[in-house]
This record gives sequence, structure tokens and C-alpha cells, in this order.
Amino acid sequence: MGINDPVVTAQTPTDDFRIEQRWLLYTDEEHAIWRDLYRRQIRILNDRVVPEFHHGLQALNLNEGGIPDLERINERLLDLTGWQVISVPHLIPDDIFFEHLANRRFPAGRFIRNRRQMDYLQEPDIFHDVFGHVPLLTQPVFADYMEAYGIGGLRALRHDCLTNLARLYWYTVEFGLMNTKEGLKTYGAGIVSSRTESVFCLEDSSPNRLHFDLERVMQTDYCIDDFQQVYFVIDSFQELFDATQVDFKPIYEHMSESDKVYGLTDILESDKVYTKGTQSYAKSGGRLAHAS
Ligand code: HBI
Ligand code: FE
Repeated sequence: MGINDPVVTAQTPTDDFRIEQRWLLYTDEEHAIWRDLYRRQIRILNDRVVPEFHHGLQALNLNEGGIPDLERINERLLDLTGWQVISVPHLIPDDIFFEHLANRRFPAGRFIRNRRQMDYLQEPDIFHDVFGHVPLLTQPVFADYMEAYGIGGLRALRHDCLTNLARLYWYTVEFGLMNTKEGLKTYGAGIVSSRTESVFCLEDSSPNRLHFDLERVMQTDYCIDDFQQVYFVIDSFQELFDATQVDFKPIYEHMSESDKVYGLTDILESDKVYTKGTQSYAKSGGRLAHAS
């Protein structure tokens, strides 16, 4: 009986969508899929990802052994930054998602992708969530940022500014880059869990790479089902955390008045530009045109 068997998935989530991981129910094949994804990504990421990511993998004993038992992960993670990982059946409503983050609980999909989805899947599975997002939760400043993001999300819901805040999450937590002494590296979970985008985001001449600016990011549209056409770069996690410590109220008011949305390829006078991209990938049809 695998984790996705109807009798197991029938378990009704509580009102905050938490479900038991039931780690013993994962099949050998599901563990083998984790192992193959892990071995592939760790080879590609190497020094393309910030060192804090590798430190997090080691601190939590996340490895190629198979799908991690969240109880084991949480014993270490709670000690390090007070965060814990909980299992959820699928994407959960924004307000519940923010509520969990605001209480240092990271919601991770319980299922793992199948072999036809090794390069791409819509819903976040346990590999995207636990391999992609969890290692950086061991990093104190990033852990503080994720909690501040959850608190900000609950506030954004009250100001009907969720779209702006979702863009902030997208261009940092999911697809963020960082400027380091050895050049640009990635830290975004959507990138580190992707075989192809972990190379594209740093080495392809196609996308724009601009320095992070809170309001600029919150007013910039994004692609949900293809490589990003713009990536935003921070100098440190501290810079990201400090950006959340401003009073968002006037920012929300100003944004809802102006209702300005920047396009994926826009470059503004005020932008600090690392790369002015060719946009050749998007112009040549993107993922569908490059399907290998
Ligand atoms: N639910 N399980 C889960 N995982 C997510 O990453 C997630 C979610 N619900 C909402 C959501 N993300 C987005 O709205 C965030 O970008 C805010
Ligand atoms: Fe994610």
C-alpha cells in the first residue's frame, strides 16, 4: 500500500490541512525516485547554490538515502531555528499557508512525483518542498524572513494585496539569486529543485538579472510554468529580512492606487542591472519549443 493509495489519501485533513506523513508507507520505488532526484540535483547544484544550502542539507542529515522522515528532520530543525516541517496533501489556501509560516511551520507536500515528472511538475511534491525549501530554514536570518513573510501574508490578505506578496515570495523564496564573492549563486527552491533552471538562471544569456528592490519585485509579473525571464539578486539574507521590516501599509496603499504591473522583460531607469538579457529563450517559444 503506497502513500498515494486511496485508502491512505482519504484521510481527511484537519482544518489547517495537516496530515500524517506515514513515512513507513512510502514504497521502495518512491524512495528510489527521491534518490535519483537527489543525486542528480546535488551534482548540478555544486557551487551554483549558496553554501548555506549545503550546510542545511548536512545539518538535517538530508541525503540520497531516500524520502526523509519528517519526525527525524524536525528534531534537528526545531533545535536550530524553531521551524518544523508538516505534511499537507496539496496546495493549501493562502490564509492557511501564511498562518503556518507565521508559526514557523513549513507545509510540505507528502507525495513524490512519478518518473514521467522528473523534470517538471505543477504541484510542489516532497522533493520540491523538502529538498528545495527546508535546508535554508536552518539559516537563522532566512528562517526569520520566512516567518516575517507569513505574518506579512496575513496582513496582505487584510489589505487585499495578496498578488503583490505572492510576487515577493516568487522572486525570492522560489527563484531568488544571491551576489557572493564567487559571483551569482541561487537560493530559490524552485530553482534548486529544477535540473534545467539551476543552470539557466545563472548561465543563460536570455533572462534579465536585476538587483532586488521590494516594491519593484511586488509589482513585477512572473511566469508560473516556464523559466523566469527576470531574476532578482540580493546581497545577503539580511538584506531580504530588513526589507520586510518596513511599514507595508503605505506601500500597499501606493500600489493599490497605482496598480502598476511591470512586464517580464521590462528594465527601468531605476533598476541596478547585472544582465540585460537577450530574451532569446522566450522569443524562441520557451519550454514547449525546447521540450527535450
Ligand atoms: N500551499 N502547500 C502549499 N505550498 C505552497 O508553496 C503554497 C501553498 N499555498 C499558497 C502558496 N504557496 C502561494 O500563494 C504562496 O506563493 C503565497
Ligand atoms: Fe515552493
